[in-house]
Amino acid sequence: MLSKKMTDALDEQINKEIYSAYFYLGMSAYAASKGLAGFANWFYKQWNEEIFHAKKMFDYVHAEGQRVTLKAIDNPPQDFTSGPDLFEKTLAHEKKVTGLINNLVKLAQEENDKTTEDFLQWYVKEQKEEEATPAGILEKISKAGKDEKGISEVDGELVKRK
Ligand code: OFO
Repeated sequence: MLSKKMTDALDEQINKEIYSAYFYLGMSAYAASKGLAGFANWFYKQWNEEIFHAKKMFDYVHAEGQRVTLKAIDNPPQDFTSGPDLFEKTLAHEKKVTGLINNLVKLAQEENDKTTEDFLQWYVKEQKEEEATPAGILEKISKAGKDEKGISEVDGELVKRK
């Protein structure tokens, strides 16, 4: 069974994962308002992915015999300057999330909670992808160019995300 401390920390992370979902849904809305259908699609799919991250942790806490306590979700940012800006903010955000996951792993180790430590390895691996993907898209943007033609080329690729 999870300790109270570990349960609180996982509750906090569930909140952060739902915040991430909200963060990306807001980006999708911004991109759609700018006519960037591919960017909007990419962030809409990312919203779903973050909800999955939250659900997975929620189910784990319950499977381990504790109850999740939900808290208010912070307001996500509303002001963006461009499609590339969305991915710069995404990369910065995911680096922070990686730090949060690493802190959870550290806590599980301190508590000698091997089950949670093992469970968290899925997130450790996922965070590698969560950082690598926006970094790769930023690279594509910088190759294609930040002018209308380049952004539209990248937009055409981002629309394919399933
Ligand atoms: Fe849940 O990984 Fe992104 O934030």
